[in-house]
Order: sequence, then C-alpha cells, then structure tokens
Amino acid sequence: MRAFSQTTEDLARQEIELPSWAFGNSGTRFKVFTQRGIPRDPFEKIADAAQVHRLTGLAPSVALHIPWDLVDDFDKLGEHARDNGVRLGTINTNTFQDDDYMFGSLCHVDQRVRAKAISHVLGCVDIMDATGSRDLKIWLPDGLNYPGQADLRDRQERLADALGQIYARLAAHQRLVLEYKLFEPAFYATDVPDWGTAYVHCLALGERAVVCLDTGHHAPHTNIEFIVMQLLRLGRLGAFDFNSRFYADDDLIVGAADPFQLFRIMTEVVRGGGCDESSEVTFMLDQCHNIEAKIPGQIRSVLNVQEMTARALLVDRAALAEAERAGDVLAANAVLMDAFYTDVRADLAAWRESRGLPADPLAAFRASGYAERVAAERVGGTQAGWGA
Ligand code: LRH
Ligand code: MN
Ligand code: MN
Repeated sequence: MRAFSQTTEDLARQEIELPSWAFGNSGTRFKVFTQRGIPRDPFEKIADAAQVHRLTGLAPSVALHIPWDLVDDFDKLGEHARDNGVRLGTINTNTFQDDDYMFGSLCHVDQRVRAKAISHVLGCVDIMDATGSRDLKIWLPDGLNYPGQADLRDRQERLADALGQIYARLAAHQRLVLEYKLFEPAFYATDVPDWGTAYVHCLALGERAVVCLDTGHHAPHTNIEFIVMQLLRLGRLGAFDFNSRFYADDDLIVGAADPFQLFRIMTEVVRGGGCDESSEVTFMLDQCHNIEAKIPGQIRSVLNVQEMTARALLVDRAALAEAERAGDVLAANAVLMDAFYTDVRADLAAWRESRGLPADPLAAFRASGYAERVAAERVGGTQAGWGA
C-alpha cells in the first residue's frame, strides 16, 4: 500500500463545493423542522458555508440555486463571498417550482412554457456572467406519470432544441452541466433519466456540455463507479452531486449510507484522473440536513469525502496491475480492501494541523460559539428553506 505521505499532494488540491440550500431549513413533504440561527438570505448562507471552509480548508466555493438565491446585486454577493474567504460556484437552474411546469419545462409540449423555461435558464447564464461562475447546472423535473401521457420521442427533440439554444448562449469558458435522475417528480418516465441520455445530449451540444452525476439518482444496486469510470473515460464527467441514499433521492450525508461505495467511486475518480491537477470535475455536495445541524452536517460531509479520497489514494496501483495481470483475483481484491480498511483519520488530523487547520473541525466549530452567536443575531426576517 502507498504511504499516507504520498497522498497529501493530491489531497491538498481537493475542493468540494457546498450547496447554499444545505444551510436552509429542510425536511420531507411530511414536515420541515425549523432550527435556530438559520440564514435569512444568500449572504448569511455564504457566511455559514465559509465556516466549513475555514475549519476544513476543503470547501472554497458555494453553489447557488436560482431563484432561491436571487439577489439584486451579484457583484456584492461575490464580494461578500471573497470577504468570507470563499467564492461563488455553480449556478443551478430551477424549472420545477412553478405551476406552469406541471407537464415539464424544456420538454413541454407548449411553446410558451418552453420559452419561459429557456428564458429562466438564460437568466441564470446572465448571473454566471456577473458571478464569474464556470458551470450552469441543469436538472429538469420533466417526465410522465402515465404511459401515453405525452410522446417520449418528441420530448427528446424539444429537449435537444432547447439545450442547443442554451448552449449557444454560453461564453467560451462556461459549461453546461446536465444532471440526470431516474425518477421523481415523474414516476413513469423521466426525460433525462440516466447517464446515457445525458451523455447523448451533451455529445450533440459540444465539448463544453458535460454530465452531472448525483449519487442519489440511480436505481438500487446500480454500479455507480462504473458510470464514473465511463464518463471520465469519455471526458464528460463534469460534476458530482454527492449525497447518500438508503432508498431513493435521500440527500443524506455523503458516505453515511455506504462508505465503501464512496471509496469505490473515489477509486475510479483517482484512476480516471479526476483528482489530477488538470481535472475539471466539480465535486459538489447536494444534500439537505433535515434533523441534524447544518454547518456540522456539511463539515462531516466534506470530511467523509476527504477520508474516502485519502483511502483511494492509498491504493497501490502497481501492485494492483500486477495482480490483475497475473489473474490473481484475491490478491487484486486485497490491494483495494487494504486501502479501504485503512483508518486515515489520525493521519488527516495531523496533516490538517500541520497546515494550520484544526485537527478536529467539528470540535473546533462547537468551541467557536458561531452557532450560538448566529442564533442570537438572526432574529426577525424569514429563515431560508428548501425552495426559498
Ligand atoms: C434534484 C436535485 C437537483 C436540484 C437539487 C435541489 O433532485 O438533485 O440537483 O437542483 O436536487
Ligand atoms: Mn442533484
Ligand atoms: Mn436530487
């Protein structure tokens, strides 16, 4: 196995983008539990996100969701982010919270609704111009609940046309990141249900169209690391939305349900060059903390990603290749499992300290008094929530 010291150069480059919406109140459709000290606007969300970066050194950017994070002055929001030691990242579109979108958005049969959705997305590109964001992330709620409800094929044509209009508006440094999802809100058929569909649309658009893999958006038992491998191989893995799932799109803390799966994913990321200096993969969280505290939840999440990345970097690739060549199945498997079973937490804590970061970021957050301070300060106004 490689030594921990051989992994730190790669680890030092790791950046995990935080979703602004992780800091707002959230829940299921049964109940949203409100917490104290929740941000009331995008500025306060960014201040909270900055705490995660301050204590872990892992999260220098914050993804925004429009219109949840709509502000009058994005220059000011960017400046506020910089003052807090972070920057604005991916801009996420939202064509799923308007009555007009009951039967879809970019795939809608009605030209008026399609035009409205396209105009929203183009507005998001205007925001990217102001924030300096590279990535425009599109996830669509489009789909059918019942067979025959709409023409599956026509919807693909409309989607291709709409994406083409959007792609044409991007500047040379900007990317269109298309996110797929197996089901929900549509239950019979989704218009971008899988990586293959996202990939064919990206391929038709051009090189700056890439796929977002949300780890919660697959059928049970899907081999997600295979998809990671394939998209990296094809040069089209644009971004991750990390979270973990026990059942469907649970949006729970990444690595909580299946740390081994996260390890296998990160192993393919490393193998495919996703951790290299030249990598353009955005590692984002897409999570909601329904019953746990938000900032510590995000700290736990980025540390989980870091821990499984470190373990993946421990894999002795030469020994693995040798065992694979020799057809020594057990030896090859053991190379991976040795790395997976290595507890890197103490090494990471010591390494963090050597870089001027707290050995235990969660304890440091508790000791900082930040949670108590914002709970006292943030009175009045409306707390942010998923969907607002
Ligand atoms: C859809 C999704 C998508 C949205 C986010 C809030 O389930 O994963 O990324 O933008 O949730
Ligand atoms: Mn997502
Ligand atoms: Mn999701």
